[in-house]
Amino acid sequence: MKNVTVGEFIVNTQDNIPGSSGELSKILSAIKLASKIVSHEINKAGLAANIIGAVGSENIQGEEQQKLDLYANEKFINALSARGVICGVASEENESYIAFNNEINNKAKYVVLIDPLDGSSNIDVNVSIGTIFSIFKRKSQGEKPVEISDFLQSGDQQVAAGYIIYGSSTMLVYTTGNGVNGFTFDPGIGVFFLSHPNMKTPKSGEIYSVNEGNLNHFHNGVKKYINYCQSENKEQNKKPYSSRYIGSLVADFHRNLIKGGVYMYPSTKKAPNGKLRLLYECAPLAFIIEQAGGKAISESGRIMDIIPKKLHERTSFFIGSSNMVDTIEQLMNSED
Ligand code: P6P
Repeated sequence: MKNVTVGEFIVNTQDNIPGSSGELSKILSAIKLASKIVSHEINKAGLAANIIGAVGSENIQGEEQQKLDLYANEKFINALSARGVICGVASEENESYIAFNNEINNKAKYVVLIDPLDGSSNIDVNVSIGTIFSIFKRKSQGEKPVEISDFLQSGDQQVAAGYIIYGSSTMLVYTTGNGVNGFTFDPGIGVFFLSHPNMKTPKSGEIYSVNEGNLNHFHNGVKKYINYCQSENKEQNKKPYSSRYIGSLVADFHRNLIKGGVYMYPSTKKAPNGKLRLLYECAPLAFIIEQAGGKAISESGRIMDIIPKKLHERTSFFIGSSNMVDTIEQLMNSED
């Protein structure tokens, strides 16, 4: 499929989405539009001194908010509310969900959860960052405002999920449950082109991504796995793996998706339930990795099975090549 734009791809494939009469396509188009706007702003952040740096406030997570965090949050929420196809949004940057409470949006079938700019502490040092999104059908019935139960759904209920990585190029990668496709942005003409059709992640890899500064607080099975990654075994022709940790989830995930590897954020003393957020970071990436042939677990089982109790719920997170995730799971279970 030469020079297929993401817009053409969405239209050509929307018949694969059960029950969709075009609304999901409109949501993906809204995300596409906002990602172009954010990408433009990120790529000039170094020049526009007024847009980089912190704003002096903290988000619900108690994390210092960067100006681009808030800018991205505003652009995605505005783009999503404008199309009349979703009834509400939950964002990492907002303590509660946002109900688009009007006659049109209350009739909409979908809700969106989003981390508008993950890894934003890397903005000032020019490291790749990303947006992560998750889309569910609302559970509540009737033409009324969205409810918290519409957001607190397990990952296996997602109808679509994706991310945008703002790196050496800007890419949009998403799934609607029929495989994973990647689109690269051509800023010269302002269009995303299909560049990575039907993405599949290698069953095994030789890259592990983890903040080894927390090693002493990890689950013993995780410690054993990291030791395995670093070990050499001539009979098994096993060489030490490479440690690659950018400190930006979307960047580490995207590299491992393509090359093979595993990203780990185990529970630690400082983050006993893990640091990453289930609903708008772990579950959408879990949907993508499973569609690409990989796996995603927490210390208590498959990520996509977890039924969230709170909007900003955290979880431990292990995601990537299936053989590598299986080994981690086996080692953790053998230590329980
Ligand atoms: P640490 C960024 O804050 C983030 O949410 C992910 O993008 C990244 O992988 C992780 O946290 C880094 O956390 O504790 O290793 O600095």
